[in-house]
Amino acid sequence: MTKSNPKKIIFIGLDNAGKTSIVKCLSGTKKLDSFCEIKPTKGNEIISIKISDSEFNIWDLGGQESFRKEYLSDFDRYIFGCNKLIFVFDIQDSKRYELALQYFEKIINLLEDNIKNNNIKISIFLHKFDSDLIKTDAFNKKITSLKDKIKEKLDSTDFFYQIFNTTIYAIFEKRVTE
Ligand SMILES: Nc1nc2c(ncn2[C@@H]2O[C@H](COP(=O)(O)OP(=O)(O)OP(=O)(O)O)[C@@H](O)[C@H]2O)c(=O)[nH]1
Ligand SMILES: [Mg+2]
Repeated sequence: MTKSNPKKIIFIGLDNAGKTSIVKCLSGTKKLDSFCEIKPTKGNEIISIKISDSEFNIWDLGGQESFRKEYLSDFDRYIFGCNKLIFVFDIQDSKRYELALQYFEKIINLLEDNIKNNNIKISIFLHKFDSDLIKTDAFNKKITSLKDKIKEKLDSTDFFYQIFNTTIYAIFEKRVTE
């Protein structure tokens, strides 16, 4: 018997961050082909998945600029009833860290304004943290600075949050960062 109260989870972040790929992993896709077929998400897609006894409605919010604007202008509609928000940063795209951070900060500000959602949990995925990634000192520095900015923003709020290093190339791996 399954409980009929699905949890709503939102995946959000810039375009090309890897959100749809993660959702595919979570929904159990093993076929390599289907990862090659992933196209940029147009608007938002809602996927229902069941893990053990729990049901989830996963909202995959396409990250292209026009869609980002739409979510920001009508945020309450998207966030309504949401249990968890997962913000995905592409750590291999350091040129867009600042843009991603700006988007992230706007989302957190809107969440704070939405008093009905004080109980929402937040996860940050530092994504594309592939195990074969060459982690130079310069790279490590950039990641540390990115993480510090994320923490600084979230520590100024009452939200519960966790930051994870993730990659789809370990089937799916999620480790708490140091
Ligand atoms: N190296 C690496 N590439 C990844 C990983 N996850 C996803 N990608 C690649 O990143 C690209 C974008 O992935 P998508 O899942 O379409 O990204 P998205 O965030 O859904 O993009 P939008 O729908 O435009 O918002 C694809 O080429 C994926 O194969 C990862 O863990 N490591
Ligand atoms: Mg997508």
